[in-house]
Amino acid sequence: MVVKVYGPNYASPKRVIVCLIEKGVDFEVVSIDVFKGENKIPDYLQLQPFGHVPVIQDGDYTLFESRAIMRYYAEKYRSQGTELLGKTVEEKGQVEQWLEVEAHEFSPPVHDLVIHIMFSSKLGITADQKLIQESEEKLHKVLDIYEERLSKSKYLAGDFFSLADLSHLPFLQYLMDPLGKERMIRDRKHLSAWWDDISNRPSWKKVLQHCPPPNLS
Ligand SMILES: N[C@@H](CCC(=O)N[C@@H](CS)C(=O)NCC(=O)O)C(=O)O
Repeated sequence: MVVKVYGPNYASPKRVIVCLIEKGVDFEVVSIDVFKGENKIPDYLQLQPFGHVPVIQDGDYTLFESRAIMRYYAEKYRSQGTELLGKTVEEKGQVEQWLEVEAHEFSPPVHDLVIHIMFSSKLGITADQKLIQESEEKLHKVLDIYEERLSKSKYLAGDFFSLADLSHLPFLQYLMDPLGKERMIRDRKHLSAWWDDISNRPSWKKVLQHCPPPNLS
């Protein structure tokens, strides 16, 4: 049974797709254009009642929330592909800690930058310059903490690549391009080396090749 991933061109579905590739799980994508409101039609809301992407269908099993989907496949195919959860309970604790940091400290300010810089004209909203500045300030503080952490271990959860690193890929990619915030990464030596490492994984290159970002015009 091939897993269906709805959404593919947006950031959160890419988190799922890169995980499936790392785990060697076959999948197909179902295009959902959120700018045309395809995520708000009743058939789609049956699958994802909040009207966000992604959602997956695996036979008759349906799951939404990108990080829940990643955790599900990392566990389901534990012995297949890249080990992404950590081996000991201590390692797993670290993976979970940094996944929470990604979701609650890193992603919210990047999300605001994405909406107000990248998508403002597409959404027909005026970019909120005060929010942009505040989001950048918040993000600088978060990235200083990452820099400190990555000066001590190669990856966020330790010296092994995990879901915690993988979960950052879509929004870090947006920061590099098209948000043009490359310096936020490049001015931090350890963060920059970590980005080079994780973004050069064949799994992420495949995602970039097959799932282009949404059309901004
Ligand atoms: N917490 C959700 C967030 C999903 C989310 O916000 N997806 C965005 C695309 S990256 C979306 O669906 N935007 C359109 C909308 O919410 O109407 C997850 O991780 O799956």
